Amino acid sequence: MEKLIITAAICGAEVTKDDNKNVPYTIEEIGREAESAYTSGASIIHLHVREDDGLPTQRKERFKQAFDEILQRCPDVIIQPSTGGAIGMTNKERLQPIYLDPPPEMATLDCGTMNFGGDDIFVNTENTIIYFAEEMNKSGIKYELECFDVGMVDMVLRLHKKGQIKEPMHFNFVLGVIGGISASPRNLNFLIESIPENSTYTVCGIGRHEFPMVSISIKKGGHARVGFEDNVYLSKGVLAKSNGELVEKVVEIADEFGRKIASPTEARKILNIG
Ligand code: KMH
Ligand code: ZN
Repeated sequence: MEKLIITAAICGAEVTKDDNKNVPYTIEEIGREAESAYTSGASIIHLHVREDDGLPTQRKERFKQAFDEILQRCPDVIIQPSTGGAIGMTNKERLQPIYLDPPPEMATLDCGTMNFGGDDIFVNTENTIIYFAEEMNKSGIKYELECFDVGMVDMVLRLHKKGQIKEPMHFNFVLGVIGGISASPRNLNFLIESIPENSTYTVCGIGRHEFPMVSISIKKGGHARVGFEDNVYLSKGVLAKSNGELVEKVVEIADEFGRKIASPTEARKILNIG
């Protein structure tokens, strides 16, 4: 089976130090968490940034600082900034990290509008998705297609047919966000069966669903995402001390299923980056 790409979503936009004091806000903390994940086996860092007080931001300068800090500690890691940002941000705000110089190798592309945990709405209209894809295509940025429900996969397939989303496609299936598809083996299998065979996919499960969902993906030949953005616990009632601890647990699961871990160079090859 193909080597396993591990993505660490180290920070997110919603989780706070009240949830786990190790959630990074400052540039130094972001660097520390990226390094712990990379050292444990992550080849991709999915990156949100915060102001020092924890406020989520998409400021380009803040991303630049975070990129510099991470690359100093983990020179060959793939950094995948979020273009989802936080609920309520404008499209212009959200897109800022793709205009870094040099542009990032990857970025997320969120593939539909949804209720997002309670009263929030995460807005990604069809025109927004097309616009974000166009902007990323201009700089050759590899998009990770964020699908929080199966209708978002259908949207991707439609836009791909129209030539607006390019191959080879790489999906991230997010299961367990309230308002999105729930985290069950049946739902994950359905998502996996819904994408073309030449696609790649990674999987993340929210909260207690993190490791059960990731385990299925590892077993089926998919890839894995863990990190504080999705879950702050190492096991029931035990807070993770770092993103690295969560990545280490994925490496152990991969070992059980006989999957070797991809280096960043190998991840680039698998994802057709560069
Ligand atoms: N923070 C969520 C509203 C992404 O990174 O592209 C969106 C999100 C997805 O986290
Ligand atoms: Zn994110």
